[in-house]
Amino acid sequence: MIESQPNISQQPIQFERKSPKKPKMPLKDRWSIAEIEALYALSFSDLMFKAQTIHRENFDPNKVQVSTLLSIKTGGCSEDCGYCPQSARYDTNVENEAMMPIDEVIKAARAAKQAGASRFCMGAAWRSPTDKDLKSVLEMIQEVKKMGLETCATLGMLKDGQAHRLKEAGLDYYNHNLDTAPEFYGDVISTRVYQDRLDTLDRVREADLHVCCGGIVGMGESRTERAGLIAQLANMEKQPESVPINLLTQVEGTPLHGTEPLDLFEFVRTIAVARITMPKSYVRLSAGRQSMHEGIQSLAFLAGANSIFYGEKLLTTDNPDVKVDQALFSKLGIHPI
Ligand code: SAM
Ligand code: DTB
Ligand code: SF4
Repeated sequence: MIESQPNISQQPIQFERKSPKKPKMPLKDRWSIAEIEALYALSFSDLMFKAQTIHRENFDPNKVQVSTLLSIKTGGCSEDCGYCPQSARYDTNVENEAMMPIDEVIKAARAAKQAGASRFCMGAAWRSPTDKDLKSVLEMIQEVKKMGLETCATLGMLKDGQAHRLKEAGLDYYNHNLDTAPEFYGDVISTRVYQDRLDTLDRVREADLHVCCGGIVGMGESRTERAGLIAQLANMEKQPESVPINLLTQVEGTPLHGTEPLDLFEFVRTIAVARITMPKSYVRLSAGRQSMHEGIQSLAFLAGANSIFYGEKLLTTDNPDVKVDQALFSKLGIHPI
């Protein structure tokens, strides 16, 4: 009899534990970048098996949470995020628009609920909201909440007190992404630093809001940098409840347009690694589904993704038609929640 190969997924990974500058969780529980890279390096089958096993220990594998996005303030943003079509610095086909009137927001939320979304996420192209901006958003949140939808907002950096006001208005989740690893961050954005993002996330946590925090892959970062992003997320004192993993949607006119596209198996591996390191978080298969065959999306669900953006638009770019997503759910036996 041929002796079987040892199953790599069952072998303990050799953990390299480096002393972090500012420990956020007990050292023994922290993920090192080397450990995360070791997960990435598993064979695809071993990685998927591990991710699916952990997924099933923590979630119903046939349920996928669905959130609909709406851009309530589009374009004209002062920041220079290299991926973003809404920056005023880049010549894209996105115009600087005024804030959307509240009745249009309500109409869009009603349609999202009707189509089956359980969460409604309002996004604004701001570096950070002024208190006047925030007042308008608070009214929107109150109205959307009244409809029985979960509420989420992504408005940029928050100042002291703003997160509490959002919470009081009925906000459930605040989305603020780390985007990438600290080591690659400066290659993508220069108008705010990594610590600014961490400070906003601290304010969101202090206000007892649920944290939605993830990043983008396919921006030309290395695998080590992808692992670095996952390490930042997984090592937060409390892991984010929701982790959006976006594949860069390349938009003409942005500096990252023309970047070598990421191999989609590497994207699926990133979802699996997020699932393994953040077992109780909802991992969202986010931007980029338009460029993914349904086979790849199915692999992402197998890897532990259990949330999507649902509806024909993300903020300014296209997302699959609701009917197409419903057909995929039906083929896979997925129940949207
Ligand atoms: N202006 C606010 C901010 O930056 O925090 C909120 C909206 S911003 C568009 C929210 C997130 O969308 C970004 O942090 C980024 O992760 C993601 N995003 C923006 N453009 C993207 C693109 N072209 N492809 C993938 N993700 C993108
Ligand atoms: C997130 O992580 N992805 C969403 C949401 N949070 C706000 C945004 C994706 C934006 C894709 C580009 C666009 O449509 O403008
Ligand atoms: Fe502005 Fe947000 Fe786009 Fe950056 S990601 S340019 S902050 S809208």
